[in-house]
Amino acid sequence: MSKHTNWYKDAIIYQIYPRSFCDGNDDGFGDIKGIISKLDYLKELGINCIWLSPIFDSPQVDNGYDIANYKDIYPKFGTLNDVKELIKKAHNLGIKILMDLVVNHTSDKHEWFLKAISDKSSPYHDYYYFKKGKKNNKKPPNNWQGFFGEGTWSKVDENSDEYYLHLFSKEQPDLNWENPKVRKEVVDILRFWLDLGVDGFRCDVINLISKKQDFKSRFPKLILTGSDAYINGPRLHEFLHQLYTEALKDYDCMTVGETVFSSMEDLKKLCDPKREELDMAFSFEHTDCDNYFGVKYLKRKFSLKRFKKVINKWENNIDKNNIWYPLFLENHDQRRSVGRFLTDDKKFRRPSAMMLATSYMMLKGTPFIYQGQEIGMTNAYFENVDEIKDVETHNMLNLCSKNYFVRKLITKNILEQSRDNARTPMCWDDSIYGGFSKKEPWLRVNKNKNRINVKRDLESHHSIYRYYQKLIEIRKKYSVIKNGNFKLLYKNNKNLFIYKRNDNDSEMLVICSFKNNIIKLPNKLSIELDKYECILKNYNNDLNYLMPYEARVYIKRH
Ligand code: ISL
Repeated sequence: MSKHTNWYKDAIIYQIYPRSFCDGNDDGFGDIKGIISKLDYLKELGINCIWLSPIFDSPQVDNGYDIANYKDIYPKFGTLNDVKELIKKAHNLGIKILMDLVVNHTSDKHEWFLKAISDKSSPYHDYYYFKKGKKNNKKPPNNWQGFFGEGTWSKVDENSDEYYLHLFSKEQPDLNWENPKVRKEVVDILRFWLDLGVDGFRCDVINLISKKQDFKSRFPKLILTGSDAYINGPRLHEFLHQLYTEALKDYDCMTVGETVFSSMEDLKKLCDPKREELDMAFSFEHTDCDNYFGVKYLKRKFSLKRFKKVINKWENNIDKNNIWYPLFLENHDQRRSVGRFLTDDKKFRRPSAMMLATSYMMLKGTPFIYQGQEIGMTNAYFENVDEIKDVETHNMLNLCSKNYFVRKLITKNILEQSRDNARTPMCWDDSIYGGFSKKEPWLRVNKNKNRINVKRDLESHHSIYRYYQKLIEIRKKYSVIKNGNFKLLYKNNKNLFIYKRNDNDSEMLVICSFKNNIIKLPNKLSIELDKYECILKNYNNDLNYLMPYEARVYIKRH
């Protein structure tokens, strides 16, 4: 019998990127003590669950998404005892803790990989994918492409007679999940953390763990050649079900998968409660509304109509198929939301941030808030590639480095799209490093830290944080948000996102303007408004026109 109580449906999850959240010992690098010192801040916001991006021991090539020891903590973050303290203190405040489970790959410094490469007859050799190359071992085994713009096969050194597979950087070798011992190791890791008291996992690129075993070259594509062999692979469901039955079901925990390039049909299966695999999984279909083929560098003008269509599809899917899904606009891989999705991070930054919050937090699903989003932090506006640390950004640049003109042409785009935009240190006040640390941080602080920081936001009459607080209160108060159905209105309107939520108890009406100008409300709706009570708005306005980026939430009891 599963011990799951499905608490995740009532969760409001705050994502912490630990190296950039709060530095408790002033070494320029965020840590667990820093997080503990901000628990009251998070409690007051109203969240009841934290997702920690990886804090495990790691060489930090991909900021911890390259794990060298799953059962220990990277020393700059602290110790296992610090984590125990964090769990205890968070639990005392009614806050649950999710760890980031990165098990598609390990670090190349993981003991398993080190043993695998030092001795071919070691059992650890079969923990990874080693293959002979083509053309006398001069060419990789196949033409698969990876996520960071480079090939997916590397040799440990020039003389190696085999290549190993890595879908991300060469320091992140992929685990061979076909090997039952690997799966046992993962079960063991899950149980270790669950026994320590964590409440669940965000599962990194979990839909890549099963690969088609022919390892043949595939027809070349513009991006991710070979991905049909490694995205949602043949044994994915079986592997996930094993984790569920051998570990997850014994604890009242939850999982949220990061499932890249997955369709609704894929997630229907992965998150079907009857199948006992994942509780929910991220889709990126809405955040990909401003690019082509899910590739952020291939920019496309954002269309609200397209965005609404995606949300409509997913919200209706929840009801039809009895699944659940996460709601989000930001994470550590995405650009900041304010300034994106047609909004403005300058003159109308505050209303933009509040309107975006309203647009997704009143939907059915579990909302995620990424650190800094609650005060409307903006992109970093990098001017120079040397300011950027992210391995993905540098790999992309290197890929283009051979050609001077290509490099010149794309550098601006790469700076704008760099994941470091959302990874700058959290700004707590206007002191030299934004109150994040007393020492120069690992990544530069946002230049607007004097204007955009927690202290200043809380002092403002138009505090974004307080607005989030109210949205969270509303979520807790009105059952219609969790249970009600979803109805999209004015689907062809290119400026307004308007929807209704309905259950036996009440009807909610949400109005969001994505326009940087004053616009009129549709006539029919204006007449209807009298029947509702307005419970939240980001302007002091209740007229028949909407201010730039205005948002309103109305309720009507049946
Ligand atoms: O960030 C991306 C593009 O800029 C995505 O393609 C990203 O690489 C993909 O969503 C997988 O992300 C996850 O796994 C990566 C890690 O670098 C990301 O930070 C993580 O969220 C490898 O572990």
